[in-house]
Amino acid sequence: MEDYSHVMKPDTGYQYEFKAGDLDAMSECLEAHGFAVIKDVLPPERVEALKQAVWDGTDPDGALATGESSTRHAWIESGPGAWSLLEFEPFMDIHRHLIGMEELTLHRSAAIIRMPGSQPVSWHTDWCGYSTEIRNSGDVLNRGLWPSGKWFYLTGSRPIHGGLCVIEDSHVKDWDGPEGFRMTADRRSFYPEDEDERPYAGFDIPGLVPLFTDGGDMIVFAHRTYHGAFPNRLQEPRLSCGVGFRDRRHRIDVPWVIPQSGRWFLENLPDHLKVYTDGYTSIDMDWRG
Ligand SMILES: O=C(O)CCC(=O)C(=O)O
Ligand SMILES: [Fe+2]
Repeated sequence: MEDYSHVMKPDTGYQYEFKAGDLDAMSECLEAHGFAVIKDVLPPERVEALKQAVWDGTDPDGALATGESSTRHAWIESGPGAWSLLEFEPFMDIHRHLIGMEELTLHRSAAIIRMPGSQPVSWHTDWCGYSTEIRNSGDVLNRGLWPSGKWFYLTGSRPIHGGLCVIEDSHVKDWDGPEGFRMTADRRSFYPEDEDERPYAGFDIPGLVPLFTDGGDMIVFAHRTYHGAFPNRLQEPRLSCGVGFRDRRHRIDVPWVIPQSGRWFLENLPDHLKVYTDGYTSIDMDWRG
């Protein structure tokens, strides 16, 4: 497998990395190009603590083997190591800015471990708003028009280490796909026009921006932005986590019963953080419509 260590930071011709004090410029970039990076949101000791919380919530028994990946959905529910992020006001300030609202409700969260040798993540949008049928929890939750990706790549994002990449300007409505590619029928991915229809997992795409970040940097992308991840070719596991919010007034009437871990979270979250769980839906990954 190719290791992509030769992939360099591109010169996009516009700024997409910002300081936490520069949130207006960050929003403009997000709106213009569909993604942005906010540098040094988390201090190093928080990055270290969150790495542990990703392990604890995602692979508590250390069962993951070489080449494997695992995603913990609703990771915020896994305990104080995860929900301590809600107490970190610089982090919450960014979310209030992104949503444009003072009153926020937890929307979705996840943590991901990609072990050495794990496969690339094929190109996709997280947004499910193109679907007319509601078949799974993603179809219910991923239809909003607020930024979708809000990730920390706690071990850094680099092409050699399973880093994230986005396609610039792919966040616009009715985007046609990169030159030389066709959209899949469900518009969730794209494929080379001379190949069969199947989400593409290659990295030779016009407009591809590989992201190079440190553990405390926040990667933000718009709801429609197409993204993928390189394979992890280092011996070190890749750890990431993301937490997203929505306007508290945006209620979502979910068709599932809140699972046990969600009920445990709602009961055990400290009272001063319960402002963020008014309308929290949790998630049932097994629900089918
Ligand atoms: O693991 C990654 O880097 C990307 C994950 C992702 O895009 C997703 O879970 O939707
Ligand atoms: Fe994604």
